[in-house]
Amino acid sequence: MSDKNPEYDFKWCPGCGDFGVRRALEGAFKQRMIDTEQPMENNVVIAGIGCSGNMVHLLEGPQPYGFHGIHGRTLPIAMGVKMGRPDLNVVIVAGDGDFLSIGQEHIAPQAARNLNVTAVIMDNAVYGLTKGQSSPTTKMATVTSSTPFGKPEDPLNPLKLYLTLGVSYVASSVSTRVKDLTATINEAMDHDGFSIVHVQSPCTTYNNTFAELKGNPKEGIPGLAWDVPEDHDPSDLDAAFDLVDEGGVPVGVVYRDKERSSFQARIDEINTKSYDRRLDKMIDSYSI
Ligand SMILES: Cc1ncc(C[n+]2csc(CCOP(=O)(O)OP(=O)(O)O)c2C)c(N)n1
Ligand code: SF4
Ligand SMILES: [Mg+2]
Repeated sequence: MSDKNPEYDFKWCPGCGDFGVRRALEGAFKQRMIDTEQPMENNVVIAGIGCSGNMVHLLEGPQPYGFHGIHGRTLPIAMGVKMGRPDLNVVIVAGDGDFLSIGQEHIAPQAARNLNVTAVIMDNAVYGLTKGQSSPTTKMATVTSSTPFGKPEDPLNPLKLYLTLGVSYVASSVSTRVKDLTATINEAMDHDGFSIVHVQSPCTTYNNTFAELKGNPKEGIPGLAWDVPEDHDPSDLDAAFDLVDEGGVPVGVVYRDKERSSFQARIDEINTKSYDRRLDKMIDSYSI
């Protein structure tokens, strides 16, 4: 519980991956304050509902603005904030259930717009807050409270989904790599378009995958996480798909399209063509 938010009497379970993501996000905001010479109040965190969404109340130190929204609707709220205040840096924090289940329908339209927001997704492959139901990224056949005889669906590959829908910046990470994650979130916030940083953030209570991600090098067991090679060209979409097809959890920037115009640039362009909606002009437009 943050001293700054004593009215929120909840906390994460010991060892929850979200602690690492929180440290990275705090570090990224602090670095951004230095780089942009803008105050912390220029940042807004839009949270979904879930243990991950509680991040908005648990950030320590100087506080960004926070908006704890409703389950699955971080993107529409973020769009509203960004349209009202384009000068603000808007960051979404949400879980795999929130963003990829109920909220999945919002990703495609914002990818098409290239909305200038950053989404930090904490993927624990489970609905943590509601006590362990299966989520879109839960592996097939996993027994959970909502799939007592095993999950009957294939798991979703979120990175492939983002690439397919045309998200212009896609990065992947794990919550234990705080330093790398801090730098990646920073780069994502600088990206002029829709950026998603998808983080494997294990749930120590309902789906503890820390050991699986790390492996056991001493016993020759490779971990699921591996570094994106230095010669990977993130501007090459085919190479990005190939990278994701290698499986496991790549750590680093998978795809980055710097050429596409952002939604804000498109709106600015439209505004140069628009005119005042005067009554006489509107009536003229209907007359034959
Ligand atoms: C519209 C709506 N549907 C369902 C819920 C119940 N609910 C709250 S959090 C949650 C899932 C959380 O899972 P995830 O987004 O993965 O976050 P985590 O707790 O794992 O971080 C659900 C189904 C809700 N609050 N609102
Ligand atoms: S239930 Fe899981 S995701 Fe939620 S706080 Fe506990 S460890 Fe973290
Ligand atoms: Mg989850």
